[in-house]
Amino acid sequence: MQPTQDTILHMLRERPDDYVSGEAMCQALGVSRTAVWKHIKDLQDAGYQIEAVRNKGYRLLDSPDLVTAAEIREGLTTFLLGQNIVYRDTIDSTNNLAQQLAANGAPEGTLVIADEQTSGRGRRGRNWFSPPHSGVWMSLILRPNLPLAHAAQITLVAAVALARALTRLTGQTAGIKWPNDILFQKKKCCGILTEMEADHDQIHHLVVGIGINVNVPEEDFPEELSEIATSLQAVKGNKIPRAKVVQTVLAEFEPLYRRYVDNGGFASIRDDWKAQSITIGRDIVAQTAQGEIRGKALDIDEFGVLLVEKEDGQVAKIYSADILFA
Ligand code: BT5
Repeated sequence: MQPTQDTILHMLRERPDDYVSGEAMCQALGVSRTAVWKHIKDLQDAGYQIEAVRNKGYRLLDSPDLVTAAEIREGLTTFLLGQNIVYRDTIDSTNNLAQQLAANGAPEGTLVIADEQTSGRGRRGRNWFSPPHSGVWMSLILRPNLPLAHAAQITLVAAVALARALTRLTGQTAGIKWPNDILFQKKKCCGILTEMEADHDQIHHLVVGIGINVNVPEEDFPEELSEIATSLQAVKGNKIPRAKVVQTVLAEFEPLYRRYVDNGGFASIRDDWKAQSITIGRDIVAQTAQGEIRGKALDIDEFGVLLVEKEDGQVAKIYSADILFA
């Protein structure tokens, strides 16, 4: 959306019960009445219901469920995350564009978001189902001053923020399955994919990719996901504006991220993580690059490493794996 349309929308939203005159818009924007009228027409074409009344002006009646920069900015409470927003209707993967922008110097907190992804990615080359008009597919560029070994912890910090945000939005408890899944009951609603660039042993930038099924009707999931995936709409029983989901996630993430970076790492987040976890105490199978480890998830340590008690009583440290609940 163009800055001019952004301003028009903002003016309309400031006066929800009143009309904003075409003249006031012309003056604020320094453009002609015809130009204002054309922008209003474009907004209507994009789905905004704007009433136009002769001699009174324009009034916003309803907004479509968009994740454009204008929609996300309106009501955003953060100071860092989402101050710079890059929106696309369609994209291969928001993580790809975020990587490019980060390499070209995009500021920390930049949010890349798309209505649809054509090649949404999970970990280890897996696909992420990212249909149009119904999800939040977004990536955040972060530049923490941390050693490389700590990069994986950011996924855990994001997971706490997401579990809290999704619980707040639905009124139902969302739980973290280590390391990167947010579930309702046993079904996945959200996944996180953190990727990074490093200079020697230091993180240059991180891209935290977040996919949330928001208004995806359960019957719209492809067959292979129908038993394992869910959406906020399915959990709550009604739709939630996607921009509100983004704002809530960023509002939860920002203070946790600050605390993580300023107060020395995952140890300062660990109790919050455990409060949202549905992993600890469960019998699990950890599929690691070195093979399967079966046992009971005992705890998470101050570095975010999962501790699993095996059947022979030994405790294994799991740094990276897919977890199945036994
Ligand atoms: C993830 O991987 O869970 C990370 C997902 C990250 C997606 C975001 S969207 C914005 C950004 N841009 C991207 O390209 N990616 C990020 P993983 O743990 O590997 O889980 C992948 C598995 O989840 C798949 O193999 C499916 O079984 C399942 N899956 C795929 N799409 C899903 C969906 N929409 N909802 C729930 N489960 C899904």
